[in-house]
Amino acid sequence: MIADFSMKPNFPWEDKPAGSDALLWRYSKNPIIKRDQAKAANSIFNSAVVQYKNGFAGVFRVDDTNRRMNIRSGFSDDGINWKISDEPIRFINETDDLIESEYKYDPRVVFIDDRYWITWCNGYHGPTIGIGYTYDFKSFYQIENAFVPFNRNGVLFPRKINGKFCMLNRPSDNGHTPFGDIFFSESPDMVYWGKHRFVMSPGYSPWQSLKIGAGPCPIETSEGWLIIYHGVLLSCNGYVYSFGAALTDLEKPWKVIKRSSSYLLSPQQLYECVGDVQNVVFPVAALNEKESGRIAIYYGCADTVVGLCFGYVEQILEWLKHNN
Ligand code: BMA
Repeated sequence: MIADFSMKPNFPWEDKPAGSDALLWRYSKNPIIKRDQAKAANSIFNSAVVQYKNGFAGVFRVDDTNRRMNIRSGFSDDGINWKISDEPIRFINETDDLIESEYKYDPRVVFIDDRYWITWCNGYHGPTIGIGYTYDFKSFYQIENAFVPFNRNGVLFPRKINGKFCMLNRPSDNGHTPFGDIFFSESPDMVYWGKHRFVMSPGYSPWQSLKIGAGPCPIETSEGWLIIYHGVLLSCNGYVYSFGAALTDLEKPWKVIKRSSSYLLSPQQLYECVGDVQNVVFPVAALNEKESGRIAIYYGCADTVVGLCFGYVEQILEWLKHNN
């Protein structure tokens, strides 16, 4: 199967407001997904979307009214108005033993070679990285977990590098981990992961001083991989999640070339500051229109709803040169 990633007339987009010098600007009708727009949903946030056929498909984090964390599929014609399933995804087991899943959250989706790969934080005696795939967002198959616990924010690169699948990930602990570096791992087959390499630590500037984690799948540019990642500040009022960007080497993606010292977006709007978890913007997916360089970033807001913001890859790369 070949996915068609050419320019789409329905690419979700809104021009930058006149007079604004923001690098990323929010959609004026944010949040695009309300907390209860699927059956029995307490909150819908930290969700991944991709181009699919003539429209868009996604995997959504839906915490239900039992406060169980799970993921559901969804479809949209315009990337903004979404129909999200009333039921969690039921994976068909592709392993020898059924992998238990006490919970699933924070999915990422990326098309590689012939199918859409899904990673998520999978509860298996603690959080680790679950992996599955789909061809049509109707039937889903689960394979092995990538790692033993504890790990979060497993984010695949959109193509093999030197013949290997590649993943950013963040070793963690069993709770609301008060630390976290980003690492790189590779695999010949999506099952066996190794050759782990350190990428970067928190602490570069205050907004990212406690922990960091990869966000959307990396974006390939002529200058390197553009990595959008979240960073956490510990304030007297708890964690504050913002996001920034880094550029890494195309062949050795663990080698950081540039990294932003300021954030790109921080929680400032009411729907980002108030919700089940206050003060969180958590980027999870970026649609990228190669020809124009436009990107549309989907991010979780206050662990409650989904927001959308826009920018240009070129402008972020340029900004990184001066904000490094
Ligand atoms: C992280 C994850 C995210 C969440 C964030 C803020 O540890 O649980 O899903 O958005 O905390 O609560």
